[in-house]
Amino acid sequence: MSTSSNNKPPYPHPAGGWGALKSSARHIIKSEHAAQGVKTLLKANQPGGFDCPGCAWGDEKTAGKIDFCENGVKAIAWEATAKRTTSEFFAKHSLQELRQWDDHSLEKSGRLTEPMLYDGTSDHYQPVSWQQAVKIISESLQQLASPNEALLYTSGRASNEAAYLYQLFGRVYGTNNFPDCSNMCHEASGVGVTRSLGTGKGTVTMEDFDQADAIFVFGQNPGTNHPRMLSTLRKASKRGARIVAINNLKEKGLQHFADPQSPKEMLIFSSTTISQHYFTPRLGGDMAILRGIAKSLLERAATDPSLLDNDFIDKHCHGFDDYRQAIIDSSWEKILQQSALSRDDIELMTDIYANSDKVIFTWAMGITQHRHSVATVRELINVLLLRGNIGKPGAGACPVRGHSNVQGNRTVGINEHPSAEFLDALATRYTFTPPRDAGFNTVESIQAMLAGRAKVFIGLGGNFAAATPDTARTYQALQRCDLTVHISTKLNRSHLVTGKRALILPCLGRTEIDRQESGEQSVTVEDSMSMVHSSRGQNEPASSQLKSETAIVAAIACATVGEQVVDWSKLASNYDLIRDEITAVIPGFVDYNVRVKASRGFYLQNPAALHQWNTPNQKATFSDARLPQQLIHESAQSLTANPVLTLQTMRSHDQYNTTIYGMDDRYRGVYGERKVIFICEEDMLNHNLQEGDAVIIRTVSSDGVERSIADFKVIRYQIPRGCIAAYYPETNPLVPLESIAEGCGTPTYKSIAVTIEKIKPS
Ligand SMILES: Nc1nc2c(c(=O)[nH]1)N[C@H]1C(S)=C(S)[C@@H](COP(=O)(O)OP(=O)(O)OC[C@H]3O[C@@H](n4cnc5c(=O)[nH]c(N)nc54)[C@H](O)[C@@H]3O)O[C@H]1N2
Ligand SMILES: Nc1nc2c(c(=O)[nH]1)N[C@H]1C(S)=C(S)[C@@H](COP(=O)(O)OP(=O)(O)OC[C@H]3O[C@@H](n4cnc5c(=O)[nH]c(N)nc54)[C@H](O)[C@@H]3O)O[C@H]1N2
Ligand SMILES: [Mo]
Repeated sequence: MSTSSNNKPPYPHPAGGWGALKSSARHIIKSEHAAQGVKTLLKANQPGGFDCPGCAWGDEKTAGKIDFCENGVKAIAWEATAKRTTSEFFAKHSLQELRQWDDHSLEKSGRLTEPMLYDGTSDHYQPVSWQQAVKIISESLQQLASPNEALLYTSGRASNEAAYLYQLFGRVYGTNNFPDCSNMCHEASGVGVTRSLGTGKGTVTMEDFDQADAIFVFGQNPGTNHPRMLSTLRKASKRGARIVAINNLKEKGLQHFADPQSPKEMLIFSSTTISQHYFTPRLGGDMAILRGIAKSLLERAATDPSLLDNDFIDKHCHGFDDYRQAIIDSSWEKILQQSALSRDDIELMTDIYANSDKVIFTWAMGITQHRHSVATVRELINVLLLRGNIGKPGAGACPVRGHSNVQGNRTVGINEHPSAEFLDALATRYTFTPPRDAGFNTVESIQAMLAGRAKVFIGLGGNFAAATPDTARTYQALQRCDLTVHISTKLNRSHLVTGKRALILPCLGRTEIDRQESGEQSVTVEDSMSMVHSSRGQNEPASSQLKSETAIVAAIACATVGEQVVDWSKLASNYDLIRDEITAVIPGFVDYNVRVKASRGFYLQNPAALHQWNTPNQKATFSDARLPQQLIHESAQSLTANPVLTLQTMRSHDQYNTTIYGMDDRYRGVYGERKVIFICEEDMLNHNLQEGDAVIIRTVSSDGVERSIADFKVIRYQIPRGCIAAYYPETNPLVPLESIAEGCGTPTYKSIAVTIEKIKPS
């Protein structure tokens, strides 16, 4: 059983409920803008309001229903804070001093208010005019030997409009270097699902969750990261759908949930059981589980052929025979060893899968951040295809996206591997020659900076220095740049890891009114269910000097490449015009400006959901990948003095990626600290550890680089043997840059080979 680091008992309540309401109220009050906070919240995810800058879960259909969650409240309160990081703040604190601050304290300083330029002589940021800032950027870009020496990073909060202009600017300038947060997030889903189904997105809508007979939730912690999904799962559970959780940790939100929006549950302190079945495999064991389900299905189908949807397979699928061979070649011994589940567990999962007509698989980072993540995503699809669970109501694949508009960013062209059709469409629309070479993804960008092949870094949001792997090398990489630029709302680590020159450009957030020449603007975003809808800020901007992301991108573009190809200023003056451009270039956006005005926006049709397979053979394609040769836990000898463990890095309940709202992880019973490792009783014994001991964590790698972090406090936790967990971003110094997923370049944040060693009290 888990215990807290401060010896508090494990959190006894269901997820959500009064605990969530209490925490929400505390965060609104801490933002020092309580009245505005509440007003702002009521507009979250409502027609005419703004899209919650939290997660990418779909919005509720019922008009007027309040649609936000505790962690959405934190995101909104954090953005709508009354605190400001002004030029006086920067005059007071040198970078050397600020580097000693933790991530929580940096962002807590408040909203950035004016453009700042780093002055190396004084080691302080100093105010700079927008005009001067833009000039520095355009001159630096113009001086590069090749446009491919520039890196244009995006974090998934940018609107469709800002992201569209950003990619257009990059391509007119001459590069496809668009590393983005997606490279570290759902890239494996995009790559895997595209290879299997011909389109890289989820195939389900919110309505499918109302019809599914069973929902399998793989490698995901919705109680913290997609709390509104719990309302959806609760509804499904209440009407009798089977919910199965597969997660190496027993996450509270996947067990019981009290919906703060259900007066009855709140008043009588009751809750709904979310998952009737909960399986806890070892890290990276999901592909083996899925292969086991497939194997069991195949064995059962020998006597009952109707267990496979043979008509669907014959009509729509390619590669079934090779897949069947791969299943036969996967031994039960290997399946059980890799998953660390029992045969009975797998047979039970197969029972549920085989007895349900309509099944949805959802997944997130527990699937995508492993070496074999693309193969695992494809195995998820394989198993869905076996019973025709793609493109029928109540069934399908649902990669639950991270950032609120990360999916939209990809749709409008943020992609280091753009398709030829997309580039052709740009070439036709704007009469220029877009670059055809693939650009750098996030890891390749770091490697390019280290090698001196990339020299200007621009970040449209995000916190590149903290979110990426191999912290020491990432810092070196950024420091080698001629110029680093961050378009941001809050002060973060990346602002402190400067190139020879460095700029901070403060921008409007989602909650704020965006005024341009033609009047107040709205922007648009796309959620995990491919719904595109508009978002309009309600609050006065945090400072009169803030500009919108769209306006900033347009200004940089105008100064760098001029207005011969694109009239940037005109587009930025009225976002309807940008949406017209998107309509002209990207399929699915016909009548964008009209349809987005409908209260909940419009659905971007997913071809796979219509059984249109845009794969090379025009069929849904089974993958016949073998199981990984060896997972870390298979090679680790558990009885040696210092066995290798598998570390997963994850989010606490009080953080949004690198934004740390507070030091608690309520549902896991951790309060007031983040430098902790979760480890099971047996491994503690084996390492001679007591709760509260401090340890050093060291990476095991063959590249000769020493990577370690110290002073992590031991927490006894229910987690499979040989697996440990700790929070990101503190653990990023441990992740080798070269340790990436096969076929997509995502860092293996959920399976890092490490050893731990007790620090002896001195
Ligand atoms: N409040 C809040 N909301 C967020 C975010 C946030 O930081 N805070 N981040 C946003 C972003 S960008 C993203 S990508 C999503 C992230 O959403 P999640 O993917 O839920 O985030 P993680 O904390 O990385 O959690 C991974 C989950 O997978 C489990 N897991 C890890 N490895 C394995 C494995 O090998 N197999 C299985 N079966 N399970 C495993 C972990 O125990 C954990 O429950 O959330 C988005 N929403
Ligand atoms: N070890 C480990 N590392 C990981 C992960 C993991 O699970 N483990 N997860 C990975 C994943 S899934 C992701 S998505 C990445 C996240 O990587 P990023 O997207 O780069 O990081 P964030 O922490 O979301 O960025 C936070 C910053 O964004 C800025 N910001 C906030 N709102 C806005 C806005 O509206 N506009 C602009 N311009 N700026 C804004 C603020 O200045 C804030 O400091 O991290 C990855 N890194
Ligand atoms: Mo993400």
